[in-house]
Amino acid sequence: MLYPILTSSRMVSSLDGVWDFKLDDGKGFENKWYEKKLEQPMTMAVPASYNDLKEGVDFRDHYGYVFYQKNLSIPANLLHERLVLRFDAVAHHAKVYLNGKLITEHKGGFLPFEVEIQDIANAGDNLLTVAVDNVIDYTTLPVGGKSNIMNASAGFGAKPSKKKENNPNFDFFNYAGIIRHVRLYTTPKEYIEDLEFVSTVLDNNATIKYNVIGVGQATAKLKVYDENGNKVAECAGNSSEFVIENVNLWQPMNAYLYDIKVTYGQDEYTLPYGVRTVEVKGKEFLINGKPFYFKGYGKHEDTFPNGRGFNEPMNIKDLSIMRWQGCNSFRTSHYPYSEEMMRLCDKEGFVVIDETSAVGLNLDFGGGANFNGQKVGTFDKEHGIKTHEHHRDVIRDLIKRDKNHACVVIWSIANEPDSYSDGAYEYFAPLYDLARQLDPQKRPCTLVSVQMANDPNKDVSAKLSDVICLNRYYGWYFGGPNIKDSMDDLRQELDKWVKVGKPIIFTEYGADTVMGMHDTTPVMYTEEYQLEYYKENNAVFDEYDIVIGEQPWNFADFATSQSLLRIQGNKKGLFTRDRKPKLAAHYFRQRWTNIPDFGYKSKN
Ligand code: BDP
Repeated sequence: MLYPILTSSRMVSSLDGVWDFKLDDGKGFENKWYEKKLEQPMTMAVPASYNDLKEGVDFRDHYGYVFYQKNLSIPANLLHERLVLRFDAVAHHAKVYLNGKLITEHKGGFLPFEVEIQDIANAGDNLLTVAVDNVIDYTTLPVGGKSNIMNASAGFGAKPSKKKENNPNFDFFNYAGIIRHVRLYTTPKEYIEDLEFVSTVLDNNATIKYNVIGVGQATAKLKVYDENGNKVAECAGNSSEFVIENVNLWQPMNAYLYDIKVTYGQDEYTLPYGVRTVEVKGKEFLINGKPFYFKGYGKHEDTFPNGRGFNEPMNIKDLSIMRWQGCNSFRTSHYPYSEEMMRLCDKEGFVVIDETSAVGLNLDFGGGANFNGQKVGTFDKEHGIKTHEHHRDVIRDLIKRDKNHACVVIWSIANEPDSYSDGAYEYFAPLYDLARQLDPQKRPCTLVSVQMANDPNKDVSAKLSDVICLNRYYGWYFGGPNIKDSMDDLRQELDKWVKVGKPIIFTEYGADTVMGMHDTTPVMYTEEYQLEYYKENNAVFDEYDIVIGEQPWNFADFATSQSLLRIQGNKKGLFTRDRKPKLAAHYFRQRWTNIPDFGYKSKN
């Protein structure tokens, strides 16, 4: 799916701003709120998660539908074109009404969807209403549990609440709303629907195969420009190839983007495109043929007061901080990030592990463990999760959206699923197949493996993944506060993974740390403990050539549901939520600025 841009044939108009807003009182649909102007609406920012923008626990924790509304005034001349209403992301379920009529619906909170409206909109005023649901359960991604995943008080006999409750089966606040841009854009009636590019590089030349997926009878023409605006290639045909001689490769932290200008009949679109290759070879992960070492983080889209709402200044700031620290990569834990962030990473050279919203696919811990008091297998036919079809949709739409990004080097199919139990192989194997089949660039695939999956004979990722991604908390949840002793357990586990023979990235490891809490003895939650934890873990990673990356959890503190284990959120950040460095952030800066992007563990 193409990102909407202004070109000589396309108009784009933003619908961001202040919308009317109302929490559903349980009768919103019955009383057809979408047919007329909302009565006594509140103001609401779009894009943003609504949760932190008004006061009160009932507002923040509202569970169910909310209604957004706006008058859409459309110039008559736009109705002669193809006119598209596009939502970049609505968390988690959207019903879109135009003048009282349902015009589209979308499930899943982190990927774009759109609908053509030239034949149904009026010239002049139109009433646009979006009903947004944040309910999560065993059919949604992310997965909703039966009780709070972190509810340690359950052990002291706490009763489950009678209220219909928000119970994420994952450890981040279930922020909701219209979280990314809303736009109207036009194209000619014959238009470019999608583009696909795949590069191979030999010596100094790149051969780029492409497909222009057009709607109409036209023949595509391509012109390729370098960063100075010089034309370096030209080609015609909807499906063909061209060569860039003396190619400037897109390199980690040293990006180079060509502009590929495509015309198709009257339509015109320009795609920024980086030429690079990615390959897993033996124990190494090669970018442009050289062994790459991942230095960076698992992140979140989480800021105050936007929640998960788009925050461009913070995206710029985060990449700047990471660059300052010597990072070269991050994972879009635990859902696809905004298209603007992916474009920014293309521009800046950050390497991205691109993750689906499949988090919480595990009934072996926390909120999912019980079903009417009984333990249930995650993939139990009757009582287990029912996400497979939706999971396929998410993989398909993610690859559709992100396939041309140079920054994306790995697809992460899921975070910490129950990949070690009966039914896991049957669930995951078809999803890997799907990703491999859909991605024109055939990038490596992985799933991010939870600590309970510590036996490569049981964890299906040993078989299915091209790169092994481990989330491990030795010295925190497992073995804390005895960090040093825990390192033996880490070594023991790593020795087992070494035998699988695939490169390993630590995609999470960390310790909660309250900024400003210090001690001469490094006790848990102090900045000294976090520092010691990382020094010990990193020393073990350095013993193993097969470990080709480290991504501490998390870049910054972030909001979660309330629990005894969370102190106004998860405090494992190397930075606070407002991006102030903790002690260990300086240590990582020293470490990472001394680790090269390429060849860190190569023998030669
Ligand atoms: C891992 C999850 C991550 C959590 C983290 C933690 O992948 O989402 O936030 O643990 O407990 O299990 O901090």
